Amino acid sequence: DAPSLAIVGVTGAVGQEFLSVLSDRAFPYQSIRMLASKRSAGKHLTFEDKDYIIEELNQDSFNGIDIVLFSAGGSISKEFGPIAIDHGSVVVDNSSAFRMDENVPLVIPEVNPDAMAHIKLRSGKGALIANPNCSTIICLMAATPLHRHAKVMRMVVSTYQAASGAGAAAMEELDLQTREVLQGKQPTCKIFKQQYAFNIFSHNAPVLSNGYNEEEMKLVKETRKIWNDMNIKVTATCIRVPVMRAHAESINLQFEKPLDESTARDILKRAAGVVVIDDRASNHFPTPLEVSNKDDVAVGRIRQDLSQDGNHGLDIFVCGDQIRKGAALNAIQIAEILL
Ligand code: 11C
Repeated sequence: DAPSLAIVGVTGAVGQEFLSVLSDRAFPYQSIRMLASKRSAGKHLTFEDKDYIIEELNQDSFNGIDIVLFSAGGSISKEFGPIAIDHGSVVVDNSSAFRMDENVPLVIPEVNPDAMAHIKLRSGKGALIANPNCSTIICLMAATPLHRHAKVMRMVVSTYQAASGAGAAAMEELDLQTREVLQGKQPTCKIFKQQYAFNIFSHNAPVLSNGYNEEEMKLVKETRKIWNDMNIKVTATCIRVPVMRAHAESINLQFEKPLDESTARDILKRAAGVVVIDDRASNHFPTPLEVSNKDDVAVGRIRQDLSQDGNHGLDIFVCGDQIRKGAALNAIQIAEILL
């Protein structure tokens, strides 16, 4: 039998993308429960020609549900994730709430599907699988095929992150501010403390006592967990840019073994979920617009790092749709493994 599904946070940017991805991939289901906060409860939603009434998330929402997709923020996942597990559901959680819990697999299907091999649907025992942070997913989609070949020792990541990472309201803020600034008006700042349109700033995640912000530390810690190697050295600088829905990342890699750029390009061309856009002659490389609404992560600017001896270093530039591979698509690929 096809599984019964529930979506928590169905009205959000990722919630809506869950629906598009389910439809695009013809994901089999016998029913879907559309769950959100009290504010949206009672509203109607049409999906695949069927009318649904959005229900308020509560303790009884998970009766008879096989798979629950959560994307309603960490505190909702913390409160309701364990309730879903108690009902025997398998939760795929898009929040950061449980990612670093040692009993929770943190999965990118192209990278470490084995981490969730012990989790089975309808086993009588619920479970939770965490979806990594979007910046981590997009980074590791490109870095992992190279890591498998030459073993990454150190990785330096600089991100250029889109509005969508801060949710649908941030996307609306970027849209509104752009119009306001062009009309000579004062921009409305609600989600971000400073002007976003025509500006860039350090990522809005809280800054920690070590000087890194939480977004940067997610790249450090999640990479180690996903690659199952606590010795991987990662450092990151995360920046918000006025782009709507796809993140870009400049990644510098240092390898244990030599890896020349043409071998790297061949490896990336063959990698699942990756497309190479690396046309030096016409200066055509990945852009956030080109990957928006696309499944694949695009990689370009593939070149030898001249500062490292003996072909031990590479620089690459990566773009990926934050809402799709960075969130909804990755979660639904996890659900496909469960099937
Ligand atoms: C961003 N990555 O682009 C963040 C948002 O841990 O899932 C998602 C935070 C998370 O702003």
